[in-house]
Amino acid sequence: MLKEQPENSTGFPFVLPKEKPTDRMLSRSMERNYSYTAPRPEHNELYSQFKYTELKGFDYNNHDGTISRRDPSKVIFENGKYYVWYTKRHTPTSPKGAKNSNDTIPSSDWDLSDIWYATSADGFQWEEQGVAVPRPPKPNVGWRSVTTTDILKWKGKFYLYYQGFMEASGKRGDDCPVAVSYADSPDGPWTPANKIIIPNGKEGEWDQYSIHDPYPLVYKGKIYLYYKSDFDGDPNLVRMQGLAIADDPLGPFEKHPLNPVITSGHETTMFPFQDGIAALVIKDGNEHFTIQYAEDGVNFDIASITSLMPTAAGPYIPDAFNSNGNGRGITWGISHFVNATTWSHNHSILTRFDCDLSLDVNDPEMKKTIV
Ligand code: AAL
Repeated sequence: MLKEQPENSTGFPFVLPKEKPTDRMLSRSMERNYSYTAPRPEHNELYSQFKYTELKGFDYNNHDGTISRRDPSKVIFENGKYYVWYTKRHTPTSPKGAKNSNDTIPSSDWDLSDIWYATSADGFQWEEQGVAVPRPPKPNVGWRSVTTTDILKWKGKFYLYYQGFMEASGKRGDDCPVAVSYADSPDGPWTPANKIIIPNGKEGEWDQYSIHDPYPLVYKGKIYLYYKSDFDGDPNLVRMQGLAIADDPLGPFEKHPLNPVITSGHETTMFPFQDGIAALVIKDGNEHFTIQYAEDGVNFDIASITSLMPTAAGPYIPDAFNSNGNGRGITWGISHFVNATTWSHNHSILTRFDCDLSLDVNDPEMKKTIV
């Protein structure tokens, strides 16, 4: 409801008052403008535009739909180089939908996939190194497809969390739980824990059908693993983000009682920012295409609204595993573009994105990554 305008209202001043005026009525939009941290979006530390650059070093079979790379992990820097893990599908045909899928024909872009990895000296030119986590034999978790991975470093060891499909995606919906493999080095070898590490919710709970996009950070000395799930079933999925916390990478993970903690977004992308956690909230939901911030990692507010955000972003986060209340933000990462215009050529490619969501562009660790 708009408040009644006073008779002596003289209109809008030419200079935006720093403090909310109290001597006259304000429109609802002007009222709201004082709840933002800055009067212009570009003055807000959690606002950025995004620039995209083609990556070198990945072969896509002339983009005929038989090779797909998507859903990259965070980028980490180890042994003097950058590492990224991702879903790779290399199948005889492009995806044909659930009804036409079989042991070799994929139902969806992420069906019949394995987790691969690549390394790079500069973040632009990449060398694909091979499979990190293959599909395990039936009936282990992920025997149909292992996808959408993310990396954790904890006490000198490495952990890859990923979606483990036990049926072709699309048979009922996109249902799967989360599995994990661990290694002493980012080059592997990776040992599968061969168990469900984040189980689906019970019947009727918001995350009963799937646990997607596992995304671990170390925050307040604990493992904060964010994930996506969906209320309701296919085709009316309502996507939101939840949080599960653990003291040990192999669990148990305890789901946060306030879940879902973000009511929008698709693939999950978070990073430590100052003493809280920031999130890129992309694509789905009433708050899509926003950047959000929670000073406790749980209670998120919209910090800014932006556009052309990176899909399935895996940023390079210098302090992903040791932010200690001084999260520095991000300046680049890897995301994906999906070519879904025709079934016959349906596949995805990895791309680089650059942005300015860094607290201090003079931070040497950040500066070396700004293009
Ligand atoms: C993605 C992710 C999950 C979904 C599918 C593959 O971008 O949200 O991984 O299952 O799409």
